[in-house]
Amino acid sequence: MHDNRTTVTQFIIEEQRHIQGATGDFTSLLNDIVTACKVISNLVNHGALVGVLGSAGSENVQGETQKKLDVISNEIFLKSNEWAGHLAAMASEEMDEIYPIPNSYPRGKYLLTFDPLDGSSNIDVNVSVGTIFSILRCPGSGTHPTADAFLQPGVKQVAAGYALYGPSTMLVLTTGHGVNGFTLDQNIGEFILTHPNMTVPEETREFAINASNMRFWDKPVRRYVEECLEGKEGPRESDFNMRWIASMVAEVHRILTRGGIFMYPMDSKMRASGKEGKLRLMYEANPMGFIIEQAGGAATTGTQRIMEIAPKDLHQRVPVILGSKQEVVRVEQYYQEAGGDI
Ligand code: AHM
Ligand code: MG
Repeated sequence: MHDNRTTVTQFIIEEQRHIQGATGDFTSLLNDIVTACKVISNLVNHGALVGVLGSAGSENVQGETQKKLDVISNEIFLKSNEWAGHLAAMASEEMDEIYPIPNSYPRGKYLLTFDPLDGSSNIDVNVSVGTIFSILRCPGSGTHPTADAFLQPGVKQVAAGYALYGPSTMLVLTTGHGVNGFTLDQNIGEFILTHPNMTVPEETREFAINASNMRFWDKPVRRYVEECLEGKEGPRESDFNMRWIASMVAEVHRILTRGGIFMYPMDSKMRASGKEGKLRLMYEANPMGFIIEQAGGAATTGTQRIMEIAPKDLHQRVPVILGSKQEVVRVEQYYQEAGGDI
């Protein structure tokens, strides 16, 4: 019955066959990432049964309280990916500094950035969370990688993906040739291709934003949302629906499935405290931007394409507006029309 099912490993190997000069290095790296996601999925599923819920009693570089599972998932990613010789270094939301591959292992030509457990405020309440990752090439020899090696714009990403730990565990992946989704078959421990060639539906009437920040929003964002809320009677001549899961992976997955727009925009409160946004460029906005663009959508700060931002800092934050192209372009247009008056 399942004879023609494609596992993620088969899929990656077959994709690699089309790339001239590919050595198998990249395939093997992706496999190690997939393994890490399976281990994290298993822990998330077992939750309180294996004692992984609750706070770790520490803070990360962003000054956010770390959950036990944030710390454990970070460790799983490091251990899964440090030994095989494909990477020069890793960087993550949960570590202040980069993690050069220890001298006891060979170093390779790629760099890996990740958010091991995004949306972790949702863990203790049993709502979907996810892992986000991005692969870059390491400039130079890669023997002594520094944080500067990571500071490449999103357009340079070789691959990006996320694992969503929801009612089922899914892996969504792009290597720059479209977006494909795989569902974890818990019985055999394999991700199976279930969502080939995912595309962001263009026709959409759904938006996602944390409305508790409304009083701080820029005028263009306020205008966009107000027009949605006016529904059939307003300029959009259509009723809109709203969602906010506070888990970016789940929001992006919904957008890949049925369209919509997701916004964590710049606001006056962040400006006043010197923050450049909420979400992180290197391991949240860039990989999600890559996936969304590969699926036919768009990702912007409001005034700039996310993947073209030249990063200044490993943990840099950026405003994020992504999803169905027409909607994202509309917000950009509102920013343009506002000029400096935001
Ligand atoms: P995290 O990386 O600390 O989990 O934060 C990122 C998450 C996103 O998944 C989500 O979109 C956002 O933070 C939710 O923020 P808020 O709690 O302000 O609604
Ligand atoms: Mg995160």
